[in-house]
Formats: sequence, structure tokens, C-alpha cells
Amino acid sequence: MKDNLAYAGVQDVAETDVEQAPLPAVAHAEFLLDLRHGLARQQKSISPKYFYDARGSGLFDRICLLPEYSPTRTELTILQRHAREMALHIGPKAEIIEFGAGSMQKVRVLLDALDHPQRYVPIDISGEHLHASAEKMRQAYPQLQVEPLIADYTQDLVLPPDVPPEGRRVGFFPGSTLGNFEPLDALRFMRMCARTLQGGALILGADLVKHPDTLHAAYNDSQGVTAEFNRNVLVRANLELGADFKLEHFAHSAFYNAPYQRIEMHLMSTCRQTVHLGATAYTFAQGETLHTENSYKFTADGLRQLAQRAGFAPGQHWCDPNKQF
Ligand code: AVI
Repeated sequence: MKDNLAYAGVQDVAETDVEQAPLPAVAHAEFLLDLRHGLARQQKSISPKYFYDARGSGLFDRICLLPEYSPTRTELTILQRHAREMALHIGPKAEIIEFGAGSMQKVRVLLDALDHPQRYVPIDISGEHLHASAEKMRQAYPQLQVEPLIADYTQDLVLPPDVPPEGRRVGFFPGSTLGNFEPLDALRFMRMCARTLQGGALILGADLVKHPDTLHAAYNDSQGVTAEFNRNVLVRANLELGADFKLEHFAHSAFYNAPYQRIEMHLMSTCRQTVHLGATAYTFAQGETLHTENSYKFTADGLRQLAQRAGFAPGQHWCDPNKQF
């Protein structure tokens, strides 16, 4: 998913302001199928991956700059503070594989600290963004082999062929995107990383369990950016699939579910209403919700256990002084 920071100062994003590339036929069919299945469930739901068209990505970039949402800032500070130490653990001539590369800002902090990194493989599902950012990386790091890979990094990966790296192969997965996976999917992803990294290492960024008020504020910001981000999935369904969601009749709802250690985001129907998708009508009772995202929060112990179950030997961990990330 997303990296940010390159977009400081993004203006308000109206529903139709952002130029959207038309969806490829396969992606369109997948969105339609997923939404149909999701609306037919008892707890209506849709995957958070559908937040991220150009408008949704712009809104997420704005979230990362909000005073209430600290994970991005905190993670960057941790990276800046400890990159040299990380580089010593990694050693010279490493190969860095970034899962969900986005704008490739955070990885620069790591690359700047590394001793002669050899190859950088940024992986992302969106090819257009990936190639533009990769070109900037080539210019900034002329000695580095930059080999972008368009792929769904939650599936098994085939890395670009090359001479085996002389140093370690190290995965980089910042942003606590792992928290948007269901626990079993997180374990599957980590196992795939262990296979792909072949005895190397993974640098994983994860948001920690913290006071519920802090978490609540982070997903209920005073400017309403998160609410817009949440509703963007309906905007997309209307624009791309011809659905007729009435945005004004869906309220943003985000709360911390403590037993599950996760923020849940929903869109709550403010009245009894019917939504059409193709020839099918779906009824929402007043107060019924469409579940749009889980954002799991972690403890250091929980992460260690997850890493061990996936086949990693847990190593060093670095935290901010307030133990937020
Ligand atoms: C991308 N991901 C880690 C963000 C999160 O915090 O779960 C997405 C997000 N949703 C609402 N605000 C930010």
C-alpha cells in the first residue's frame, strides 16, 4: 500500500478532481465481484485495498500528515535515528526488496546508511507509480541496480533474475501495512517473505497497541480526512461500477476493538435504504454497516511470535521513546 511524505501540502481532493486512469478489465471485474460478494454477506464488507485509486492515495497521503495520525512520522524518526545500526546488522552489498513500494521515501533513509547496496527491487501492484518512482531512484542512486517488479506482493513472488547478491537479501515492509491483513493472511505473508528472502532478513514497521483514545483520534481526525478516505470506496463503486450509493447517507464509523487489538472502520447507513449494483438491489437497515478496514495493532511480543511462526529468528527491534511504533 502507501508511502507518503513526498506529498506534503496536497490540497483538498474533490470527488472528481483527480484524473483516474480507467481500470484494466481484470481489476474492474475483480472489484465488481468482491463488492457483490461483500454486499451479500451478513456483515457487509469490502477489502481496504479498494481505497487506493489516485484520489484515495492522495487522501491517504493527507492522513499521514494529520496531527492525530502519528505512525508515519514516528516510523520515519525511528528509521533516521537507527538506520546506521540497521545497516551494520545488514552488512555490505545488500539487496533490498520493498513490499508495496509506493513513493520510495522511507527506503532512502536505509539506502543512505547502507554500505554499497547492490540491488533495490521495489514491488507494487500499480505499475504506473512504480516505474515513475523507480526512475527517480535510479537518478538519485546511480550505482544501485533498481529493478521494479509489478506484482501482488501478497502472492508468491518470482524476483527479477540476476547474479545472486553478494550481501544479504533484506525485505523492507514499513508503514504497518501488515496491520491491514487478517492474522492468518499476515502469517501467510510473513512465510512468503521467509521463503523469498532466503536466509536474509526482514525489516518490518508495525504500529503498537496504545491508549484507546490515541487510537480513536488517529482514525477520527478533526478535519474529516479519514472519513473522506473511508467513503472513497463508495465514490469508486459509483464511478467505476455504476452503483448508486448516496454518500450523504453513509457515516464514517471507526472504533478500537480492544479484544481484537484492532481499529475497525465501517460506513454506517444513516437510514433504511436500497443500493443498486447492476441488476441487484441491496438493502441497508438504519445503523447497518459496510465493514471497510481492520487495522491491527501489535505488541513487541506478538510480533516476535508471529515472526517465529513464519520461520524467522526474531532480531533487534527499535522503538520510539513513547513506545508508539
Ligand atoms: C495503510 N494503513 C497502514 C493505514 C492504517 O493505519 O491502517 C490505513 C489507514 N486507514 C485509516 N487511516 C489510515
